[in-house]
Amino acid sequence: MVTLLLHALVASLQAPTRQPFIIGVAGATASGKSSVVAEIVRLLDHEDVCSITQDSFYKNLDDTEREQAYQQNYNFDHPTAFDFEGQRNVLLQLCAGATDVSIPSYDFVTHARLPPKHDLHVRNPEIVIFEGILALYDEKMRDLFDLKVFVDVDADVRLARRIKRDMVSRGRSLDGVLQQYERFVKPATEQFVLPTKRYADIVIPNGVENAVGIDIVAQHINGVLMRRELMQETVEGLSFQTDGPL
Ligand code: UZR
Ligand code: MG
Repeated sequence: MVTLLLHALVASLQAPTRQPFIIGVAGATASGKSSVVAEIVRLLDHEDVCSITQDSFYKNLDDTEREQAYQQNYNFDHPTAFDFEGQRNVLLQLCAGATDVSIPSYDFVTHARLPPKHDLHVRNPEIVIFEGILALYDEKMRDLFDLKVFVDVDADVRLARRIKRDMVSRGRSLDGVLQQYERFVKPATEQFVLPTKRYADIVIPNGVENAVGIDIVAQHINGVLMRRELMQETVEGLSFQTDGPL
């Protein structure tokens, strides 16, 4: 009995930290990515889930760029607006099972990254969901995802939602939203976001309204993790039988 306990203690001390199951969720602006992610999380059998939004990785703007942003003249939808190296680093650390990964916080009002004390600290979760317009854009990031999802919603539905969201929660005028949409959002969506659909393992048409599609994704994740746990238990059982006395 004591020997068994000692074996377990030694094994737990030697065991590498677990590798999380990592999901990338992309889709054009106002396609309902965050709502889809919230629904997936609700349907998962696991509670140790961390959701990361790509918004956290907007680059810090210099004074000129900030001025452009205030005048709605900065392209937040172009890949150059994002810190892809920072995103890759965070995903690599999470993949390696790191126990304290810092995710920056971004302030949409000042268009600046908040000081590190506002960082979110992620401690080796079982599941990571990374969501954003360009979540599937970078090849090295795509390689790190265990599952790639694209939320596909018609452009007219998205534009209607975007107008409502920007006017209600960001205090923008109708003209301002439409100008930005025509000038930056629409071209970047067509050039950079929509083509990443081809990298998805599964496309969810109609976003959060598609209960069946969302359920299929959640049940896939539940199934993979259940099989992983069973495998782990079998391996642990075998190592107990084969280990000699300490
Ligand atoms: P989703 N965005 C802002 O409005 N302000 C910022 O400081 C940073 C980003 C918008 C961005 C993009 N475009 O279309 C949208 N603009 O956030 C992406 N303008 O977020 O996927 O939730 O729509
Ligand atoms: Mg969003």
